[in-house]
Amino acid sequence: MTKIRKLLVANRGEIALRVMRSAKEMGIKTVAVYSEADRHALHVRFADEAICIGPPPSSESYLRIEKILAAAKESGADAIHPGYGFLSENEDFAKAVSDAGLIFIGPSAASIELMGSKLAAKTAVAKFGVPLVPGTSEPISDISAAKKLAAEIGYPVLIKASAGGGGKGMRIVEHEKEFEEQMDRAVSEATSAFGDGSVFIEKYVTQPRHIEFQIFGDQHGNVVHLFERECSIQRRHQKVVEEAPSSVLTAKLRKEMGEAAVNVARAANYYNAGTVEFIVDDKLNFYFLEMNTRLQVEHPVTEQITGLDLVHLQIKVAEGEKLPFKQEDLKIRGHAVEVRVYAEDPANNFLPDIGTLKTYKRPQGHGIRVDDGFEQGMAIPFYYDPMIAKMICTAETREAAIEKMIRAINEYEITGLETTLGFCKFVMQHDAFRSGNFDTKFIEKYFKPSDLYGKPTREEEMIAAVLASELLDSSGSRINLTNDKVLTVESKWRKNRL
Ligand code: MV4
Repeated sequence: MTKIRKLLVANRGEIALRVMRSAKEMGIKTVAVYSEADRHALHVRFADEAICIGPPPSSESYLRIEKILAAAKESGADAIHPGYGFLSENEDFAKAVSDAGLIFIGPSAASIELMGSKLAAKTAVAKFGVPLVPGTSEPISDISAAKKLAAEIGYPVLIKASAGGGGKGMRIVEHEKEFEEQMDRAVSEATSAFGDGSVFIEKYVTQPRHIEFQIFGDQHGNVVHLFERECSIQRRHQKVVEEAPSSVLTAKLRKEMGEAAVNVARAANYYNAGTVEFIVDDKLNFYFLEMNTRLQVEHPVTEQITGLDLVHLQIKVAEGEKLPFKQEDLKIRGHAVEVRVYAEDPANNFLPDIGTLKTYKRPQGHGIRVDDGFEQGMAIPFYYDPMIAKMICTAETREAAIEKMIRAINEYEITGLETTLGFCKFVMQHDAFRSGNFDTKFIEKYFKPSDLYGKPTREEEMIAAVLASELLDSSGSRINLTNDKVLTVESKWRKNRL
């Protein structure tokens, strides 16, 4: 057992803060690394020490293994937490950290490498009886053999890149006549994107739900699952809403999927935090897709329903401690919903709307958690992911958590840029979401930008009429209806633009 005394966090933004908070509570000193764009960032201020590791582009800073190791050496850190994104699932980084005599807060380099290859992962977990989507478990190369197999599986089929993941390098084939062309494309895309042209085929599950299990292992062979997260509300493989527990799992199915998730971890000799991703079809058949070998963005929903601090736990098992509980000690308490607040404009195809947080006021109250990395007056840097915050609402029931989220969204005040908050409210209010009956096609099926503006109210129609008659005064927000009556225009458009 090695007690960690000083932890370097190889990340930025909300997750760097999230990790440092737990470290501080454990009496561990913290070291931030930052790019020149993040000189004034909160994670830099929050840490006990901070070291600049280069210019703004992440390829010259947060992705540079040698600079991060040099910062660890300079500061005397004895452990590194990678956060999510950046180097968090890079096996060379995990290996370089341990080769430097430091503790990597995460799984072994071998586990990361195994799960990085979708084909190797499938082969490994198949031996543990984990259900897989019907398809090949070997790379396909012979077109006619592949076509024969696709015909057996039945169209539509999906061609996936072994080195892909997270939806990268996937191609749907609807009919046999397109097979060859799509396969050629998939191979050449995979070759140029990943330097590995291996592809495989699977039956295409048309409207799946995305349900993932949080697993946790220690270095003594103990593995548990911390239940599921429902992450079906996504846009272009970017999650928008996550919740736990899922409203479609029965206790029996939860137990089966949880056991399958633990078996995936066992197949990889996995320790520390990991996520096993499944798709679930309309008949509630579930299939393993891939494993994410990092702490995920959406980990707070699991923290909220289990009462555990996952970063605290990550540090403990990295120090060599045993998991302090068994599967049967764990219980779901209440319901948690998370929305991701991005600096993106939902009315404009979710284009990043980078700018300055002119007003930034977080909602407050019982059951509301906001994990963010910004304060009022700060600019969202253009170089990185435009996520402003994650907001997690927790209550006894799903309905109460959703109601709380709507109240919290209404209370959240962000001006200076467009955000996805209004879009998140649209989801919270949608019948399909509220019924629990939705899949990964939710946004495609139900969302159009005009939904955010809704039908005009009587008052808004009146205002429009007045605007048309050019009665708007010079302030741009007060309309003189008559000499003694003034209407103040309060619209989202106006608040954010003026
Ligand atoms: C699939 C699938 C349907 N059938 N595999 C997308 C992310 C990557 N982890 C795998 N993905 C999918 N694999 C088969 N055989 C549908 C998806 C998929 C998806 C999965 C989860 C959440 C959102 C998604 C959106 C589009 C496609």
